[in-house]
Amino acid sequence: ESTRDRLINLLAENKDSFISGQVLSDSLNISRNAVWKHMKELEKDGYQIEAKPRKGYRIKKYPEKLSSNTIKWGLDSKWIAKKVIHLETVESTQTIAHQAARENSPHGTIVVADEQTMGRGRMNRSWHSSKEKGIWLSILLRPEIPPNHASQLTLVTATVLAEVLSKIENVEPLIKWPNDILLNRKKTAGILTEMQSEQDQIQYILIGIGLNVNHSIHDLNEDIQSKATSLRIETEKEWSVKDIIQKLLIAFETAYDAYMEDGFAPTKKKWENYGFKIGENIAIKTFNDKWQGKFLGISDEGALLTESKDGTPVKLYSAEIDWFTEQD
Ligand code: BTX
Repeated sequence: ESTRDRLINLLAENKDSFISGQVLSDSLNISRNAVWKHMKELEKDGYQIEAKPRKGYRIKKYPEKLSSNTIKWGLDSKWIAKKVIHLETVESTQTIAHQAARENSPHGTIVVADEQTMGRGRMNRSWHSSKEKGIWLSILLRPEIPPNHASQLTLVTATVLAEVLSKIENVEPLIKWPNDILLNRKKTAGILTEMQSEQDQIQYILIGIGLNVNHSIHDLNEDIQSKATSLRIETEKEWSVKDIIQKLLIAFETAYDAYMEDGFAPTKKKWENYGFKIGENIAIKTFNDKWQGKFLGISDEGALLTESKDGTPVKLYSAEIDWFTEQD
């Protein structure tokens, strides 16, 4: 840790009170003049520092710019984001998170980047992640659940995203099963769940979340402009990426703990409040068949419930769904 990071940590620990220049100088083993110089540097980086004679220093406000310090500042969590890996540019936060997991980073570690150059979607699709416009985040989890329940965590995460976004005025998110969040029928967020497991034991799970926040339409790649959107496009306002990350993390922690305690049932109920096309017809394509059926919701395990060709209910665990059929 650099002197600067240690200084920020000391100030952060004394969030509501002043800490004297003398204490800082003693703890960091630097002169009081050096403490003062560090404060000037922090101010240049957007920190607002309050300095009072005979009392000392206090951080009044953190900069908007993401860093592991700014993400942790004011984040009142039990276990999530105790370790934060923040990088400016990465190929994919998932890649960094896999590495962190192999190096024994703890449950709840998060990896956040300002920009991804090779962001990944499912099935080798790509995820556009332009610089400082959105949330590009991976959460490392070490849950004690059977591997075949891992996909439930995707639905837990989608529900958390929908709930957090639904608190914003005029924003009505819907979840497109299993992993996309739509605003006005356009994709604003996606979830990529990756798992490392051995026989019937999970070593770790990575939940990758991509959320478009401050993109104008031109910041979205041309190939997705007609089917993607951002919070800013929908609300005509800029949003603090840092605030949304913090809200998401706290909501995720609560939802995850509830899932571990009570299983999937509570999530299923909430999920169905946001399910895109529940009660409507969807086009389904399986390995060897194609038909249309009504989307009935999700099962107790999180499978998609629809109608088979003859109208009887059927559970699908993986199928290709054409969510936007001709009649739209
Ligand atoms: P998906 O496979 O469901 O969706 C990928 C598809 O979504 C693409 O083929 C493209 O059509 C469209 N798309 C690409 N980028 C965007 C975007 N920014 N907004 C809207 N639509 C887009 C969804 O996969 C899962 C995405 C997870 C992304 C996170 S970001 C942090 C983590 N790191 C990483 O590499 N991936 C995850």
